[in-house]
Amino acid sequence: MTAAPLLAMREVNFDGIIGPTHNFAGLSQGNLAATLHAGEPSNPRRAALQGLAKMRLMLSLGLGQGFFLPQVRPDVGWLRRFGFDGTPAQVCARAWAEEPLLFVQAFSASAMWAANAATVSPAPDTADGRIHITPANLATMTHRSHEWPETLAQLRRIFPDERYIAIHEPIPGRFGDEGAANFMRVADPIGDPGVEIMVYGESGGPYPARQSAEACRAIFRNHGIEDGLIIQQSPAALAAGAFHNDVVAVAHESILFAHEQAFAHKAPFYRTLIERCPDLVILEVPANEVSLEDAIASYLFNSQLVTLPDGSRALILPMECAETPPVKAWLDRTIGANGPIHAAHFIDVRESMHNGGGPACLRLRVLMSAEAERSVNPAHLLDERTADRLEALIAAHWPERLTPADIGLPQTWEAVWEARTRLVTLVEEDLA
Ligand code: SUG
Repeated sequence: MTAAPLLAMREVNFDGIIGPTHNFAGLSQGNLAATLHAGEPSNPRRAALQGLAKMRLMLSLGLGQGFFLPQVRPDVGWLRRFGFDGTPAQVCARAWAEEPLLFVQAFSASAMWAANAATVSPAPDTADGRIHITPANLATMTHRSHEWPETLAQLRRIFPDERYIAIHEPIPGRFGDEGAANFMRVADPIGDPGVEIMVYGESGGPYPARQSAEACRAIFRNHGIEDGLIIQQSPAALAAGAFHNDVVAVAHESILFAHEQAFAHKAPFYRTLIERCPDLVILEVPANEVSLEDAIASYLFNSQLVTLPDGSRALILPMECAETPPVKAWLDRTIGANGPIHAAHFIDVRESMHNGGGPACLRLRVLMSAEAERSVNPAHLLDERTADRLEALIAAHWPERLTPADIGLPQTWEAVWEARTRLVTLVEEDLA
């Protein structure tokens, strides 16, 4: 274990608070968990409380934690653009009757997965020394394609100080960009200029490739990253259900934790990385110890790899990893005082997991200096008191059960709009 470093910069995780419309509609082709659980009843209350418990765990470990608010769902403004008019309830009733799939896409709580909110380049890496953030266009999946306007608005509210943080518009056109889920960074120590890596998918396999190489290049240009690496995800990983890179790899500080079959052209990629980051530890999990299938079913790599204030490193894993024997055996062999990762915490985010969203999907990492952190809108930072208040509100107002039929009921729409408004009001009160 290393001595406690003086942290000039630290990573703050911003999680999406899971909205009251969380449901299992099976909208994401290539996301095997979401397809498997399609049509099952969901429990939005349990989902949101599980997400909040994860945020509380981070707080208890001494880490910085912020949050995004749930977006308005059903998204009436978006439905109006398809020609539905009248009151919000009339818009929904007509859309549900005439275009039920479109209505379900307008109802999705998918903005909870904040790893897909944006790509963040920390200040030490960028040409102008500011943090650069680009909201993801999420152009590939219709139910996610209408997240970005509200995400952009929230990013502007959360990070209002342009001296520290530049916020861009999403990449236009049909060049898919899914944000930090396809972004990695290695740097040692964390506040030094790092190597930024974006991972794109090549289309042509059984499932859509959601991250385009064009978007990766555009983001690096806009962020002032001159020497970013753009690499291809392995077609085998995409075909096995890794619809984002963060399902098969995660990087933090000087560690790249990845499955053996995560990347298409691994040897030159690893060579370049080691040249540029000589102390890099590549913690690669061999396929003969953990198959791609087990890695994807358990979401081993969708864990949060974090450095605690005492300098030790911990992995925040979904409990499915403890329930998948080859994964558990690998963790038992690897995690401990002598390895690069000292502790494992298993958490229950099963409602999100059933839609293909693990611990790392639920958060957006923002590496900040103390000064930049002070400029963050405090209403979006979590402490125990706010966590208590959010928890009580969710426990009182989030639905406990949503079936596919409930999605079309006017009383559901009224209840979920009201629940969200209460939460937004609570957060805004905190600012007043
Ligand atoms: O985009 N699931 C999300 C899961 C996103 C996970 N994020 C990361 N890997 N970073 C998706 O596929 C399913 C919703 C539904 O089918 O109702 C969904 O959108």
